[in-house]
Amino acid sequence: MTDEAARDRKDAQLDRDRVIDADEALTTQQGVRVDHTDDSLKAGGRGPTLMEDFHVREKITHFDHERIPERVVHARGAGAYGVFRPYDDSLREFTTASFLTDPAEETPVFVRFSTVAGSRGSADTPRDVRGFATKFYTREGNYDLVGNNFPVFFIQDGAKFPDFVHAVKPEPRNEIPQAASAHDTLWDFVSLQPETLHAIMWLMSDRALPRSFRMMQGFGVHTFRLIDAAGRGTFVKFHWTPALGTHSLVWDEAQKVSGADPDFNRRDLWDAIEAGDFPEWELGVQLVPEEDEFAFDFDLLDATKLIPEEQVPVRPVGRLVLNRNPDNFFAETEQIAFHTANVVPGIDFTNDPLLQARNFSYLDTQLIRLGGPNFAHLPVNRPVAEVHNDQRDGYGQHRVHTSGTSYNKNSISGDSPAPGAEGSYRHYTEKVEGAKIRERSESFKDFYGQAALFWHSMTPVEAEHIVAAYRFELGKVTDKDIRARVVDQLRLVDLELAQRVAAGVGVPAPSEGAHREGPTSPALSQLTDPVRSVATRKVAVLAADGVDGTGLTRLVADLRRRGAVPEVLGQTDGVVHSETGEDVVVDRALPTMASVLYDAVAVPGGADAALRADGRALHFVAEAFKHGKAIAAFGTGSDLLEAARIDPGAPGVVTTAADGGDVPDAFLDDFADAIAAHRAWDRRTDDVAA
Ligand code: HDE
Repeated sequence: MTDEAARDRKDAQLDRDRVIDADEALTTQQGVRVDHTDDSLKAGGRGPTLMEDFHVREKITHFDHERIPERVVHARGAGAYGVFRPYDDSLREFTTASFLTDPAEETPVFVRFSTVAGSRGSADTPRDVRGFATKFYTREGNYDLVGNNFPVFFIQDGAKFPDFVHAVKPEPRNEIPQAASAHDTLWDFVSLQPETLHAIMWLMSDRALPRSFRMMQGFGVHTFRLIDAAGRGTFVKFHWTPALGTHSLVWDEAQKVSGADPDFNRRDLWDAIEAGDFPEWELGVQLVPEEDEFAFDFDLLDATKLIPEEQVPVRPVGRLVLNRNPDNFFAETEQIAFHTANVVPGIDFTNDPLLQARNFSYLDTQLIRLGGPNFAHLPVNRPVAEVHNDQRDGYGQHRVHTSGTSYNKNSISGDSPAPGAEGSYRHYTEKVEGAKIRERSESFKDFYGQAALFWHSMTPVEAEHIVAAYRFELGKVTDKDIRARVVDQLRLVDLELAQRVAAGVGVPAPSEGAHREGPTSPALSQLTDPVRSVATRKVAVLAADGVDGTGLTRLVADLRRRGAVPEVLGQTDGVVHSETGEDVVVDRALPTMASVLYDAVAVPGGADAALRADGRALHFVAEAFKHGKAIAAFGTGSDLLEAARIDPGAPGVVTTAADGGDVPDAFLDDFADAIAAHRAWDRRTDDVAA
């Protein structure tokens, strides 16, 4: 067992709230044993139900009240517990936060990933931002880093947040569309609010379609402050970098996954942790000395801007490992309450007007969502640090305060609990002056420069996906004037981008616009230097009676050895009979699965006649090909590829005529390399009928 898997302080604390019902008698909420719960108490077998049936009344009353308001944004999510540990003490010169600086200290965490726009029951793979919210249960109190998988946000001032969210959410008259940005109100808002353009560029990119929560970056977005022991501040941006690399689905696939498995990302996280494949991220920071506050051509307080990594490198800090699934979705994942103002000594805010609004909103929203001011007593929210204060009473008070006073100062209880103890949080001493005005700072007003930086940093494949995404989204906008206004804004980012989008959405192409020769930031591309790994990749192995069992077993064992997750798909569940009459166990029945649920597909020989006659099998390989996935076939397995009109010479397609024990190592290596590449982006697929 790794030290990460050992029980941490939060896990141990939760023991006092865990309920184990195994082998227990059914009781009411009052602990009275219940003899029978199938029938209500009635006056005679066919008579009216009696009011005095306290058990059934209690059962139904509880049921009637089982729903709480879903989060107004980020309603759909999944979470897990884990631990964070810094690599060393090198941040100590910048911050007093010991969870970031003491390598001997392992801090328990809960991380919740989410989509933003959809309802709680929506699918996992719409085009959307993903939330990446981390609660660190530190010894000095809870610290929440409530981030996203994009480093920039859509608006600059919290005053616009309700407008932005109302625009992206389903339209008010008919609540259509669910969990989708492709509709008139969002694009109307975008066309009128150009500060959105940079984050919208990210939304149109592959970043909005993560293959897995385990394969996406996270960002704190705002500029925060680290505070050292002397009270000196340093600006900081937080980054999470996934060990498995940052990888995305393709749009056609993402849409189909929504039907084939709406829980795709949630299941992936759950399954990986259950299998012991604990997801990992590295925490990194970009540090900017206070004296460099104005050294950039954007404002550090503007959340629609990032600091290019080439300008300020990301410095590694420590490692996050998620190693434990929650016991109960509602109690833990639904009731966890994040708040940007949950900070610990050594970390402080800046005057970013978006962050300032968040510091109001998160506490406020928990009051309605969790029904009152005592939500910090809920097991998942409770700090591991001790809590002592005079905040008594309120709905759901769980604590029995025994002191005779609930005010400070007091003489009756020895002035306890007393403020000012060592280790108290102290706000950064920042000099502030200015007139009271309601206006946007001039330093926030370049809306196009970083949108262009992002666009110009994309590889051709990524750029093509962005153009296709704009065309899809604007193609769903019914009001042509809105489409034209968006194109008119894109013109100011880059003329060629605007022209390519215009050509697909039936509005006149602009002839004038921006041509920027400026710098690029390769770190913004997912494809310039991707992490290549086979670990945890799901591989479908298609089988039917007559299959080359020896070759299949060799392939499956090889994939497992490399850390991949192969599954044998038969035409029905149960077993298929190999060519030598042996049983090959089927993991999944083909009709219950789809190629979009796998990263790669392999076709052993021997079963091709049955598979060639099966439209599902043909569609399976053709669709995997269309989505750029690694495809392997050995022996007569190649005949299925041929029947599906797959070019065996195409990038990412690996074949060999050998079979059985003769399947060569080089073939297995090539297949593993193709899987590790994530997708064969240079494959031509326009003419594939899938
Ligand atoms: Fe949030 N946001 N947000 N947000 N946000 C919420 O809090 C809000 C913003 C983010 O898994 C709500 O508990 C305002 C930026 C995540 O439980 C609410 C503004 C970023 C989550 C809220 C923002 C985020 C939320 C809804 C603009 C990335 C899910 C329920 C001023 C850095 C946390 C809740 C979880 C959730 C308000 C902008 C990330 C209403 C007012 C920027 C990951 O309080």
